Amino acid sequence: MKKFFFLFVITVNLLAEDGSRLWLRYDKISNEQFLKSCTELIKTCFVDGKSETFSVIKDELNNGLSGLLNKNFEFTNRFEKNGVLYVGVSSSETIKEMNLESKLSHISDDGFLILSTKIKNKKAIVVTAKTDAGVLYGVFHFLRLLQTQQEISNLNVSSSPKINLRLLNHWDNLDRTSERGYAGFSIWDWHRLPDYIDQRYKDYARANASIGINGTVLTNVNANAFILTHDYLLKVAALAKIFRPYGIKVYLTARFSAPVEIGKLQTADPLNDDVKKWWKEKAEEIYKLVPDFGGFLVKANSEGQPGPQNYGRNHAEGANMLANAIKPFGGIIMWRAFVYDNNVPQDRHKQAYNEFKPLDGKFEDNVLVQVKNGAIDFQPREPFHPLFGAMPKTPLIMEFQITQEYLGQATHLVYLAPMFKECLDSDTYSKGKSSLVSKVVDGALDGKTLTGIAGVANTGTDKNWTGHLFGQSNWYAFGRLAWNHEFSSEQIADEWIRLTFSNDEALVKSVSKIMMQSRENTVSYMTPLGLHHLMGWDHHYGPAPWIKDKPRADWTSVYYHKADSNGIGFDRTSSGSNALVQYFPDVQKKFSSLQTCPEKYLLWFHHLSWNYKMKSGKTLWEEICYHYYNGVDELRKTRSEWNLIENKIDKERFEHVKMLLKIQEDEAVWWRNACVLYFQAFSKKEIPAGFEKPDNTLDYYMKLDFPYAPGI
Ligand code: BDP
Repeated sequence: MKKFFFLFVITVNLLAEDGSRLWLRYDKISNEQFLKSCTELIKTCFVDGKSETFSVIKDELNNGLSGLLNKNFEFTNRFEKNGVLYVGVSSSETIKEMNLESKLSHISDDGFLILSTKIKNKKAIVVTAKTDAGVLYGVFHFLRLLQTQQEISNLNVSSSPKINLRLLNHWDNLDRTSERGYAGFSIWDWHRLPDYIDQRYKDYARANASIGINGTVLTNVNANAFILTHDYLLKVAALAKIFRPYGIKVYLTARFSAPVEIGKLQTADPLNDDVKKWWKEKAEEIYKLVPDFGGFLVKANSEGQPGPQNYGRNHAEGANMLANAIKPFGGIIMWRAFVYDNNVPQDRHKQAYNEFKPLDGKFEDNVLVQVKNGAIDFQPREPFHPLFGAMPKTPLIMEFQITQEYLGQATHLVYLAPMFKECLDSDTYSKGKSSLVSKVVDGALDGKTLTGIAGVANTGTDKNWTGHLFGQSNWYAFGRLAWNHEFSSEQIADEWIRLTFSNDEALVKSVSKIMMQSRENTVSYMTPLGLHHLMGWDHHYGPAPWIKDKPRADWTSVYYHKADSNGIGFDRTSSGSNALVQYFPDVQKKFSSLQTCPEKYLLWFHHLSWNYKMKSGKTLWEEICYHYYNGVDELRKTRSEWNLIENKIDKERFEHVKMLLKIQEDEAVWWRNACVLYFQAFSKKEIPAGFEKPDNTLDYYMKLDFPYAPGI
């Protein structure tokens, strides 16, 4: 009895789940029948390649197949029996003999094929691609099929990414703090690099490769020139070496004033010859250490960052100077369009467009302009950025934020795929109907081949990588959508749940329900009906619609909601800031008319009276209250839904999410109460009957202070 108890304790400990394995768990396939058919079809594995990437592939297959099939896996280099999983590039002898030219002509360099076939008259499964990285992606896809228990007896998969550069942006500082990071410290241990190689670097690379991410910007957009000094470049080179076999390139942020700060020049003027020379030499130095260095991401003349405008030059002049420095080495420049200036007397919404639209066609061909999904700043809901579709001659990189700066940080469960999709699926009408944002980004609309998408990463040193376990789903979803933006949010959630928890259908259903409604709920209790920028000062934690009288008006809340005794909302029609004029006429028309403007964007574009009649028949005031209360109610249901799966997953992850959902509910109530009470001071109307009364006063909420909120 004692012995049994002891064994039991050990087993439980071994099964302890801290989330660190992400979606690459490879536990034994639970469905016996499926396991049996997989064991028949995959008896042995032929990994036909010798590169570093192939050694990663072999490790992954060994690890994955031994776990999933629950046996010591054997490798071969022959086709003697049925049941060989053959993995090799399309130029290998085996693939050449298979006459796959036509199928191969449909995939891109990163794409792959997975086929059930016969080789030397023996049943086999083939994973092939034009490049080593393509094969790696195919292998991860194949393992995913097993993990999610999909039929593998008759495979005919052909897959290619729609976007070429699929990047994470780390807003990580050299002291290991992470701007807007809520999962501990930065993964990059700069101090101990380059000699100390943390296992996490490899795990990070594996995780990214498994979802097709092929680049990582290591440093914060609020850049530190120090990263460009020789000693730090050696550290960067060490990371690049780890990531290379996984098909991941490294990129850095370039501080525009680096020539002054670390180069001892008097100026960083992009037209100055010494400055040009400095960057050229810096590029040479970098490429000597990192021959496949990706390039630079630059935040210039925004929020206090230096840039070409400090010298009377425009963004194109700045970007082109850097582009010329790294062009000989094949590098690119990602120049951010997130620019706005408190001293420009114009709606912040309009500023990026005003600065960048006239520069269309003026950038070097290795420059991409990186545009946030919306014109303000990663708010819980924003209409798409008017620059999409407006710069047909310039490749635009989509910038999403995976880290949930404005969506509950790491305490709220918010599945972001529906938000990413909402933007990608928006119609810019730039070339008539169906000129979707996704087609601008993937290059289809304007025939572009240099295409990119970036996600501001949510990873950190927390054991589970992302702080909130469900933050992993956002990292995962970003990668999957970067590969193919046509995947649906449901499909990606379904996959992630099966990989992360299990294939239990009831569990998948419950968790999927929770995920699919989470973002809409969050919008309801934070910023319903197009409201935006209502969050706490500086740390952006919690509600603070009362923020005003700060040195920068465009960082206050009152600038955006404009609540007064008459009503609420930002008038961006022709009677207001006329930001709408920046959209193509069909979009303009739709958003400017109260009849056709989707209510989810209403107060983004219109200032309306508290008594304005909504489609539901309620007044605007009532509708605002309804959303805030409904968001909280739905969250309460989410908590009950989560409880349903208690016995279906391990205790550790169950409790982790359960505790966070409680915090989320408390914080949703806080958002609701603070916002409703604050707006009530203007509307002077009662909270509709039947709604619970806030248990604290507005004054109480206004006095809450969080000097140590994370992520600053
Ligand atoms: C804002 C963040 C700030 C970033 C900025 C940016 O609050 O920390 O530096 O975006 O994207 O949302 O540059």
